[in-house]
Amino acid sequence: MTRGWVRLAGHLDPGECAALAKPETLPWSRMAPKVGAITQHGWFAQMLFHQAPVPVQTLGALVLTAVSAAMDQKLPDWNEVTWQRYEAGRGHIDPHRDQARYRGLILIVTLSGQAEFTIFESRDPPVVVDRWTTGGGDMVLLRGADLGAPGVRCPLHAVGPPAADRLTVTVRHNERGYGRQAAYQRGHLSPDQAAEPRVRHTSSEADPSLLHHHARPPRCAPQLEAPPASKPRAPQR
Ligand SMILES: O=C(O)CCC(=O)C(=O)O
Repeated sequence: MTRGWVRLAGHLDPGECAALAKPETLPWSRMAPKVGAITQHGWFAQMLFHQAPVPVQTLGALVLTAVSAAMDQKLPDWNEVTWQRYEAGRGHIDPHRDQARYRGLILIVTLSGQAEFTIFESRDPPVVVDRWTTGGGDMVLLRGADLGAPGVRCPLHAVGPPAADRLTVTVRHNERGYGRQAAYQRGHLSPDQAAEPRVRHTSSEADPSLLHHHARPPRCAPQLEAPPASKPRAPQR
């Protein structure tokens, strides 16, 4: 993880990917289309790591144990699982860093579909340091905040539009804890209740490139939108 990202191509087979699929009863919500300067298009669904399907928890535990051992460091435990769906030709996320609340390791698994995954050194001007086509079974490990050294941040990264629908599952440690936003998205809390407690923002958090797309939807965002007309296909079960 010294560079801040690792790609493990084809690590999982299609059967293993199918076992990591989003539970059918968990609804999709639309990503906020714009966060600062960042545009994105896609759908997400979140749940607590410890309530996630057993295969997700098993994979998460294996990866965390292996990376903790390799780094000789106890990494923060996972507490949040996010499935994402990108529609063919339009799903994407502009260059961004996951917010500083995402500490330790970030694990992204592509369950199906292919897209260009790019790591940037800078956004403006755009300086690319690595790029690959991510496909089903690929695992990408990203450095979250403070991994390896205090103050380090998630690398600037982007994902492009897939040719066919793409599904992913991401496992992270959210230091602010999981739950309020998901409850809001499901309509259990009012927007005011779901608003985050006032926190002191560091200058880095004021940088729009550091905002994460589904942590803070605009107040006017619909609480829960209907899933897109073409329902997610495999590996839904
Ligand atoms: O879809 C991916 O592979 C990456 C997603 C991403 O960059 C994010 O959720 O922050």
